[in-house]
Amino acid sequence: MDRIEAEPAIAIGDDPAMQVDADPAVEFDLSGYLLSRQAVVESHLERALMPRYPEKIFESMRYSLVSGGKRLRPVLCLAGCELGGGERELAIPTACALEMLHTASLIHDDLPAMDDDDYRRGKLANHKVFGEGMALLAGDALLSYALEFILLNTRRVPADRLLRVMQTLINRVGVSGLVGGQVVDVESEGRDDVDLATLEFIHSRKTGSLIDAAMVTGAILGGADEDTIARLSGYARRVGLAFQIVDDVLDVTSTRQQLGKTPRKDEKAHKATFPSLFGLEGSMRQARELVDEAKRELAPFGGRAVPLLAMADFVCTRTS
Ligand code: GRG
Repeated sequence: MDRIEAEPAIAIGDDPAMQVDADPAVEFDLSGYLLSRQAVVESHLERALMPRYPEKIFESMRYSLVSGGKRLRPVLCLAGCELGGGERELAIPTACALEMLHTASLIHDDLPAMDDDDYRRGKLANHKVFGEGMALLAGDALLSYALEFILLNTRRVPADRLLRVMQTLINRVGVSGLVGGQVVDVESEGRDDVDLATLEFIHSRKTGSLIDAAMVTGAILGGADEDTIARLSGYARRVGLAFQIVDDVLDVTSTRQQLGKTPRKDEKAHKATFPSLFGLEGSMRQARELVDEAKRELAPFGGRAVPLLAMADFVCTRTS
């Protein structure tokens, strides 16, 4: 497999999006920050899947991996690494792996046996192009490729930290994370007795797990102390839940063009959601409260946390 090359380091002083230490009150250019980090992630993802025999599976994996998306989880991982005290290059393989794991879950989620959607990220879903069998395999392959990718490409990180990163990721995609959340989601479909505790269980696993994994693995790779890791995890769990509440709201209020997937699916599938329990306004109020709590977790970091504070606010203002 090709090794990914480290990006030429950008000196902090030369990178306008990183000039955040001086005064947190100075307006932060979130859009520039996201664009610069998305570009780093994109360039590595572009090179991460070099086709070889059997080419069809690489084609299918690549179709979904390099297909847009906000790259939120990789960006959070790089931010966690920097806040933890490390150079972001240390976290690039893990950041890419997080996107591979996320993409694997999206491919499986779109299958007829799961959420059954023909569109994702504004394109036909993987199974609509490659067939259900190949889509299943592409998800499986991305899952294992992601973990191998970290082990083959991470440099200058002590083995004990790398082991903790692997354990965190394996935990967050398995029965304690994505899979567990999806199981309860599937079991809850069509039922009208789904309560708030069940809904929070589903959201915290399906969506919160990988957002938490992104922050925690980034912080571990950066060499953060335990208090920092715990605070970043607290931030991520609240932001993750707020992100999914807004997702539920957007499912009701947005168009297919905005979402890149089919809107109003939750209502059609008779799914319990935050809007079905609390209405649109009540849901947004809860999302904003969670974002405020998440931001309070970062108070000890002062200006160093500005990118994460801005990303938390973005969760409630996003339209896609
Ligand atoms: C681990 C392969 C595997 C499967 C686990 C299918 C499944 C079981 C879980 C599905 C989890 C899932 C699809 C959760 C939804 C999370 C979510 C909010 C997705 C949208 O995230 P965005 O908005 O999407 O970040 P983009 O396209 O921007 O990346």
